[in-house]
Formats: sequence, structure tokens, C-alpha cells
Amino acid sequence: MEVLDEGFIRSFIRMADDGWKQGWHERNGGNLSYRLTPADVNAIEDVLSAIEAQRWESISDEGAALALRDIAGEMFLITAAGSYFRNITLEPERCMGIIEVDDAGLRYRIRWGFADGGRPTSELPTHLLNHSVKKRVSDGRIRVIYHCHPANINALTFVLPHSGAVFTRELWGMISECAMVFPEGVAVVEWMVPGSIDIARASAKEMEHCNVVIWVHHGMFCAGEDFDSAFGLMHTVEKAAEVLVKVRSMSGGCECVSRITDQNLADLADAYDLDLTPAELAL
Ligand code: 2HA
Ligand code: ZN
Repeated sequence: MEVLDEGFIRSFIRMADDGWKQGWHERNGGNLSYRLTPADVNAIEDVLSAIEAQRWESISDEGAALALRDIAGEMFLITAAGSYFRNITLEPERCMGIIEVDDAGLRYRIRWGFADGGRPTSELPTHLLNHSVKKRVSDGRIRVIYHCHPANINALTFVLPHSGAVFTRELWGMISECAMVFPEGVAVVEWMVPGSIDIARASAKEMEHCNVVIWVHHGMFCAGEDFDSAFGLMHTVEKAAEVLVKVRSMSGGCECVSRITDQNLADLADAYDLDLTPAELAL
């Protein structure tokens, strides 16, 4: 069987193409990664063992200070640096590849894909740090980390205070289902150099307690158990941001005549047994 026929690869490509169709991946913007299950690895083992493994590379130049022991030995399917999501259906073996993390959690090597000398995304440190945190806090259930550049959430980082509590309350207030889709809220990370270990660390710290991290004037990271939940989460947050942008644009700074109140959110929490944090409700 061809690697490209595997279900997890097809789902990965479909999600990346869906993100492109949403307009979240201009040029080479955004990146996606998936932690393989043992069954995924078994299914492609013959192909992997027939390919000469490449040399080990450091995950970051921090050396032993960045030992990702929680994901030691794991394999990831991940998009390629500089590749365009627009092209993933046409050139999958160039636009993505499979990497293996070593037994110390310090280095990785390419096992498949990244045709013609490609390498994993420039945001590899953030993806692997986020996977490490998420594997630990979700007992291994979370396998997908997704980064993209949705316009509405980005626009809001120019007008809302850079506070996770403020963004959470505003987004919960835009569509009734938001508090159900992300009851743990969203986090905001201040502007930092993309691809840096600092932004990776800041993001992973927030991933300890939520599944959505907004990067100021840049984009968003989401985590999910599978492709549907990661994509659906990104879609829901960006849709809420779009409603907020429309409402603010239409109202020209005037008070809205209606809103989702704290009481509405408390009723939702009662009805669906949600743990909505009081700090966000009190805003
Ligand atoms: O180019 O989105 O953050 C990929 C990115 C970097
Ligand atoms: Zn980006």
C-alpha cells in the first residue's frame, strides 16, 4: 500500500486543503502536525524501513535544556518549511513529511517525504513543544497541532487588549455555541519573532490550560484530538472573530442593542455542565 493512501495522511491533506480554501494560508503561511498512533506507524513500517533515514538534527539550539521527554521516540507528520498549503493536494510528498524524535527528546530525523531536500516547518519548536505539553495533559489523546493566519482574529489583536480573559469573553459572546466548543477559553501571546524558541515556550505554557493560542498580529494555534476537532475549533474561533469584527464595524463604536449576557453564559454552563471561569464572566 502507498503511504499516501493511509487514512491519516488523507485526513491531513484534506484538513490542510480546507484551511487553504478558508483563506487562512496565504503564500507559505501556516503549518500543521499530527502525532502518529502505533497503528499508523505499523501500517507504513515497510515503506519507512526501505528508505534510508536521514541524519539527526537538533530540535532547537538550546541543547539539553529542551529535552522533550514526553514525545521521545514519537513520529510526526508535519508540513514543510516554505511550502504552500495551496499545493498540498498536488505535491504532497514535497509539502509534508514524517519525522521521528530521538529517545532523549532532543533531536529529530526525517523518515519520509520532504522531497527534493525539504525540511519541517520553521515553527517546528512550537509544534513539538505543544505536542509535548498536550500529550501529557490530555493523557495522549491530543494528536493535532494547527497554525494558520485567519484575518479576523488577527484584526482583533489590533483593537482588543492582549488579554486571554478579554478575548475569551468577547468570543464567547458572539455565537452561543462558543462557550461549549472552547469552555477553557483562549490565550494570547504577545508579538514575538516567529519560529523562535521564545514564542514556542510562551505558547506551550498556555497550552497547559487551553487549546487555542492567539499570536498577536500573526495568527492562531489550535490543538485537537483529531483533524475534525482541531479544524472545527479553528473554524469556530475565527467565525466568532468575524462576527465581532462585523458587529464593531456596523455599530461604529456605539453600544450594541443586544448581547450574550453573563446570565446567558451561566445558563449554558448549567445546561451543559461547563466549567466557565469566573474571571472571564466577570469582565
Ligand atoms: O510560514 O506561518 O509562522 C509559516 C508560518 C510562520
Ligand atoms: Zn505563521
